[in-house]
Amino acid sequence: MNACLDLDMARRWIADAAHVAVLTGAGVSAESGVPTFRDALTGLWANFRPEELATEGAFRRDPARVWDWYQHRRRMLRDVLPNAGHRALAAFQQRYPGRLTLVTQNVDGLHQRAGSEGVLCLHGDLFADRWLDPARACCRLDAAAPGSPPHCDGCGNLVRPGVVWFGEALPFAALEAAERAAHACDVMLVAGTSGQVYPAAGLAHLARRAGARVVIVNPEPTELDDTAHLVLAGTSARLLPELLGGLCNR
Ligand code: BV8
Repeated sequence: MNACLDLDMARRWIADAAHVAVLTGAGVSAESGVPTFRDALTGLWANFRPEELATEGAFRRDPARVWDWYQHRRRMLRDVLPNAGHRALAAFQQRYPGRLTLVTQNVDGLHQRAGSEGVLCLHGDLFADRWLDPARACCRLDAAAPGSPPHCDGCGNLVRPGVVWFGEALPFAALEAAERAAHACDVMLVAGTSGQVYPAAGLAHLARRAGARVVIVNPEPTELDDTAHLVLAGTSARLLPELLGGLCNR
């Protein structure tokens, strides 16, 4: 089918859907100028794969290298803004309260800054800090000794970024709510993700098995294309407003 017919079909599915679940990945933030997860390895980190840095083991082996990578990514996010894709999702939620559940793998906070509410953050928050080992009475984040990474002067505990690393469990409540939304939705929109990371990517399979129509928005092929009823080739900042905008103006 051609792109226009596919887009119209997807729009009709969303218009008829009592509940829409959306799963986003790093590609949704690309047009805000945020390198995608696999593109975020440049410069000092160019020789690493994300799975080699975004792990507790990598952090324990070389805390400074991993901490500096996260500080570098935080700095890159300082001046970025949500784009039209983020805003389209937030506008739909505001126009139709309770009809859209947003699940994200992103840790950049841009959905929330665009006004989306109840965002299910499966992989944590890039800007949150937490202790590497269980905090003791001496461990106070607001009084951590500066350094790369900061640490507790009392016991040497290290500060780490509040993201979910590979090999770490996803936040139970967020994942459970995401699975409920995937199971209950009529349409699942999968935007800006390569579909390589689990269990997040598994939500698309779950939605399909539960009878939802699965629509992918991505300029490139993804690992989830075979699970989709429709694959819309294009960027999320263009396609999400085209998919959702018309419904918001009714
Ligand atoms: C866990 C935070 C178990 C850190 C991230 C099966 C089941 C369960 C687990 C596994 C499994 N198979 C393998 C695993 C293990 C592993 C995994 O999935 N490995 C992969 C590499 C195979 N999963 C885990 O380890 C997870 N934990 O399973 O724990 C457990 C259970 C109990 C107790 C203990 C343990 C944890 C995974 C979370 C890892 N953390 N992020 C950080 O940010 O540093 S994942 C990271 O990848 C980001 O969150 C990112 O969002 C995510 C997924 O990547 P994408 O978002 O897809 O980004 P990517 O760059 O890949 O792709 C971008 C896409 O955008 C592309 O398709 C591109 O075409 C598109 N694009 C580009 N421009 C645009 C665009 N799209 C639209 N518009 C544009 N303009």
